[in-house]
Amino acid sequence: MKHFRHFREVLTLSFSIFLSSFTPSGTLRAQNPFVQTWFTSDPAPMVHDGKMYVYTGHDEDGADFFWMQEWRVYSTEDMVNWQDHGSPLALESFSWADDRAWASQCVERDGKFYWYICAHSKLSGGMAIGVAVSDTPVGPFRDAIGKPLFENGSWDHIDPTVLIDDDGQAWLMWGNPQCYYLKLNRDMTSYSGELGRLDMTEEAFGSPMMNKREKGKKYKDSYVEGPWLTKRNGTYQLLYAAGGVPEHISYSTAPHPTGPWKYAGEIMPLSETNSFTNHCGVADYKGHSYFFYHTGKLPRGGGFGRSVAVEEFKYNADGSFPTILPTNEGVKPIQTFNPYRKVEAETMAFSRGLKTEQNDEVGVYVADIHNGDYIKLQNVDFSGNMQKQFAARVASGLRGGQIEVRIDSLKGHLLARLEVPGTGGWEKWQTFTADFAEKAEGTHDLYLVFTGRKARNSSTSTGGKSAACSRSSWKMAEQAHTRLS
Ligand code: FUB
Repeated sequence: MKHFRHFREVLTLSFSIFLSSFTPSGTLRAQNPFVQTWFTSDPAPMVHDGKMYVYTGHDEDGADFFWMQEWRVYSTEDMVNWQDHGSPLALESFSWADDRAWASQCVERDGKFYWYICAHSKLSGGMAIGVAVSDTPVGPFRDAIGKPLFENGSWDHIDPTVLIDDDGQAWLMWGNPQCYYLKLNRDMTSYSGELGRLDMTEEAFGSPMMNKREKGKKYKDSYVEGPWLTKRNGTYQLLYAAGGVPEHISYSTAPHPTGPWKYAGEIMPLSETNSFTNHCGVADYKGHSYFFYHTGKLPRGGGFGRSVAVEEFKYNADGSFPTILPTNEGVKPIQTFNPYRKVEAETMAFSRGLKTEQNDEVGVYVADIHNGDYIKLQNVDFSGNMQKQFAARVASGLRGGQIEVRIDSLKGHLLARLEVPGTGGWEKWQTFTADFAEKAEGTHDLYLVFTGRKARNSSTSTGGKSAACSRSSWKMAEQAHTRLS
């Protein structure tokens, strides 16, 4: 049974706590994968109005194929604490789509946000490129044209990438194993000219397409799917998943989006990521360059249970990419996190055992909370002498539990403990507060540790977890301790 089912929205952290000198110990350092609540794939970053957004796919729990139903959005201002914006776009948003909500990318133009997706079309029976539009980066999104933007019955039409060039021309590219392109009109929802095909030559991508390869010849590389079109110092760069199964990430460069493209080398070589696909996106943000990709590294993850990850990198002096390796550590925060404000509960640098859900009434909220689960916020700046309260808006149809506010580690110094009673129903939201016993100063990682009723059967090994857990929390606790800490 769950103790609090929903812990949502109002996470008002108001501190004025004395903290002498605590030694950080046992701090959990892993930042990748940076979403732990759901399996997420095919990350597409977009910087807008001072925030980094990432648009992702959503691999279903326990899936045996890419049976994907929706897309999700996350945002951050410091690169480590991510807010979950839920799923503002799903297959149901497109009357013509019936399956495979695969890779996507969103771009802003003239104050509107255009989210290019691919999905299986019940009209043509193949994969199709679609476009959704919204007034905000986090939705609500709607099908912009009520039909596919491009389809012709082929299964090639996956993984759209979009670039608005310096002269205002927007280019849409996609495809497996052929890379296609279209010139979008200013409205971003229609196009001019014919469907273009990049010349898939050995010089351009390390090998020609499969049907043109010489038997027995060893090729340098091969384009597969997942293109990401970008431009640096006047040169177009096309990053893509390469090599077949398993995939690594390579890139090619060109003086013009239509070519001629020239193979430029590997960026992310094959590594032990537990995923046979990879899919990337790059973005510069606040003076840093970031490479997004996916792995299968969450507990119970794998080829069809992927998770988005990010690495910081520096371009070489000539604008070329360095080799970028996947890490568990991920990236460092680029600014501190201000706790003296209302923080959506679904904002986290790391979590264990939790899910996020959403409804029309309260938006996105944290759900599935069990004894021993936690949320970590990283690099929280406690400077200033602020109020003395921690507040949380919660709903519990059962008996509730407690939220322990700790710093530096899961067992770190306890600043406050909030008692959460049953609220009389899963949709009965109430705000509770707890005074802080002490004062924290300086910058710390902050842990919200959820505790609740313990199960009688607490002796089962969970890979190092000593605290007893309610039975229904067993699975996630076990995974977290073997893979995430
Ligand atoms: O997520 C489904 C498919 O897997 C994507 O469209 C490909 O790029 C690969 O990541």
